[in-house]
Amino acid sequence: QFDTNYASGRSGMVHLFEWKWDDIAAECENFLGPNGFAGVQVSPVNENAVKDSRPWWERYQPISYKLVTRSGNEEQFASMTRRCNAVGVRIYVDVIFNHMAANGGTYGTGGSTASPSSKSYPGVPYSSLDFNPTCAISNYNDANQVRNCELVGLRDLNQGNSYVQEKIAEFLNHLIDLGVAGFRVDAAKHMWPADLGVIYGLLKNLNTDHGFSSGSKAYIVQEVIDMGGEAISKSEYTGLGAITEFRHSDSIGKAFRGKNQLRYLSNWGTAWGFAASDRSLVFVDNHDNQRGHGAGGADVLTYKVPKQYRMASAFMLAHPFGTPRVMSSFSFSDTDQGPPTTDGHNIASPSFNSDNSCSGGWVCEHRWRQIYNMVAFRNAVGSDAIQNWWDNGSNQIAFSRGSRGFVAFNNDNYDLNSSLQTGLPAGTYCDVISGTKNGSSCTGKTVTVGSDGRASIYLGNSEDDGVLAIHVNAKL
Ligand code: LM2
Ligand code: CA
Repeated sequence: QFDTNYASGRSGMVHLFEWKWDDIAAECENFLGPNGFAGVQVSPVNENAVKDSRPWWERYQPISYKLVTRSGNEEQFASMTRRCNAVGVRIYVDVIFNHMAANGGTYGTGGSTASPSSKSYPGVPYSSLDFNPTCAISNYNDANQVRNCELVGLRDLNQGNSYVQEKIAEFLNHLIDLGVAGFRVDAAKHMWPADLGVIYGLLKNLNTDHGFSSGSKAYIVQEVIDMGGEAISKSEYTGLGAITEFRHSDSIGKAFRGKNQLRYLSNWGTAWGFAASDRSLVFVDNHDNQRGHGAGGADVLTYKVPKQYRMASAFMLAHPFGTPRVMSSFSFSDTDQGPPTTDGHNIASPSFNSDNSCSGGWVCEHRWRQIYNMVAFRNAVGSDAIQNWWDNGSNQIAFSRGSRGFVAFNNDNYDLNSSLQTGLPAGTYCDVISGTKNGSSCTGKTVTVGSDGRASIYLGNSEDDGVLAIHVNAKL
């Protein structure tokens, strides 16, 4: 289902990719809760195959459903959900049940052993009877092949088998007992929608001890990469829950890379081929496409292109379309490279600088002022509609969210310097992109809105940021 179960007044989830549970718990208390974030997508929680070089992708090779990974054990996971829920931040788990580990995945992070070559995973237990016959996926125009054959050699579970359905539901229900608010279903495109429907139907309601209202169902976002032109379409899944809207990532990247004029964003949403707003999990980049895995292509923006990345992130967060997810990365040069470690194996904790940013190999896009202040913008404007759309006929655009927030972008190679209707009440506002409101002062630019709602907006094309944003909670 597609209700996010967010606490009221909050929006915006962040994927804390490869973070440890204890560090996420602290982040909920110290940063995410106070800054209005609504949720965290966490890396896979169940035991995975240990690979020698400890690539990030070893976590996509399940060995069992024991909750032991490099991020922590079950006790730490349970403590994290409790601590995060207590400060209004929900936890969403990346769950992998299309497949189990490929050949070579002989032992796991929780001490279990397996024999993928004979399709034996005693930690669950699964035997060869629980899998589809071995074949490779090569033709995405053949839905049977995409769903019943092996994705990059990963042993393909048969979700039509009732024992497999029970084991998966047991795993997910265990996480619900521990207080999660929902799931990202990995490789959903590689599973039959009808089988997923059966599995989702076996799920319990969310745990009321963790603050969920009775009768709440897990939010489900299914990873379905549908860029068009294939046998499988996202519409087969949107009746069951939300989907990861990869076209959003592709389109926003093209726009802010200057390959599509910003003025065309005036009808951003389903007109762009996206799924309905409440079925679309939207993102600028994800853990796969930021490193060239999965779809999205060459135009995906990442932390490596910071100015455009911040503009695209601000647009995503300012715009009412979809359920936005902010990516929080570790820095990488090699696309297989795992997270920062203390010794080549144990994941290192992030450390924090006085300006909120991270060090120690963690990029922490969610701690970039321009991004977390836009989560606050999104919370401040609530459900108010887009109004006062303005563009200069090319790459300068602006809009308000009702009379609660206003944002402007300049992606042209000349300055934006115009008197624009902000929709806001008269007053002086702090631009939450160039600075932050601190008591009655602002560490960045200020914008003065007149009694007619107009303000003179200046965004030089050589400024650090090509975006400016003001909202009612940033009034001085
Ligand atoms: C996903 N979505 O459907 C994840 O978002 C993606 O990160 C996962 O792939 C994929 N599904 C399977 O869960 C990643 C990574 C792959 C990696 C797999 C398995 O993108 O490169 O494949 O995890 O760890 C790796 C090797 C690949 C090898 C495979 C099996 O890169 O060359 O194929 O393991 O040994 C022979
Ligand atoms: Ca499959």
